[in-house]
Amino acid sequence: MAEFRLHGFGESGNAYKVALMLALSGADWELVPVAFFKGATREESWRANVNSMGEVPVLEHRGETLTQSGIILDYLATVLGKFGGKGEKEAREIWRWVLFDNHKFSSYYATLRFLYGLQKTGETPITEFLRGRAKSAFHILEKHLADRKFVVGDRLTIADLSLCGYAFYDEETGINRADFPNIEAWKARIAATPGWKPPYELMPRAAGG
Ligand SMILES: N[C@@H](CCC(=O)N[C@@H](CS)C(=O)NCC(=O)O)C(=O)O
Repeated sequence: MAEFRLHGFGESGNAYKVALMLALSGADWELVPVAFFKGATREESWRANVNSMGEVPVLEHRGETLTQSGIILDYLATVLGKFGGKGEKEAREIWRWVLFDNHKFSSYYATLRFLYGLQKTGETPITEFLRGRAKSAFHILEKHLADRKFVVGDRLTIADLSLCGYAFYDEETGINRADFPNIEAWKARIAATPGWKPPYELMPRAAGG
């Protein structure tokens, strides 16, 4: 059995954030595939035994079970000694961006992609609303990246890994990537890191997706 066990599936950008962290750190890890589209995370037994919040990703390590991608990334930065903050101030700045990602960036964009790109709902008032919110978060990151290579400090940190999770998927969302050149350049820098792989090369798509 691998040292780190990640419960996830290919379409999950939140799981990809963790998979990428493990891959870029050269960790010994394996995927525990979750049949998300068949309702696995809604099953009572899954919630009782894996994650009471009913969410992926979940990381198992040394008898501990961790959930919430931000917490998992922070934990991995500590135990692997990679991509964490140098000092308290930087660590707080990383958390500021991880929280922004969870609340404003990944959340709206992932839900838009789920409806529009995966479920193919077509345009609805909900997808229009989500796109507006996602674009607003994109503009904030775009501006932040105008004069810097990475989100915090001058190197890759877990703030980048959190924010980039969904940005590497190609499913249609109705957002024109060419409108965000700084984000595209930032993604290229992340993709140039040794060990980087696109989402579906790190984790296969879930059954029934
Ligand atoms: N803030 C959480 C979000 C996790 C999340 O929403 N995961 C999705 C899959 S990508 C999920 O399991 N959703 C199930 C649900 O919302 O019922 C994190 O960063 O881990």
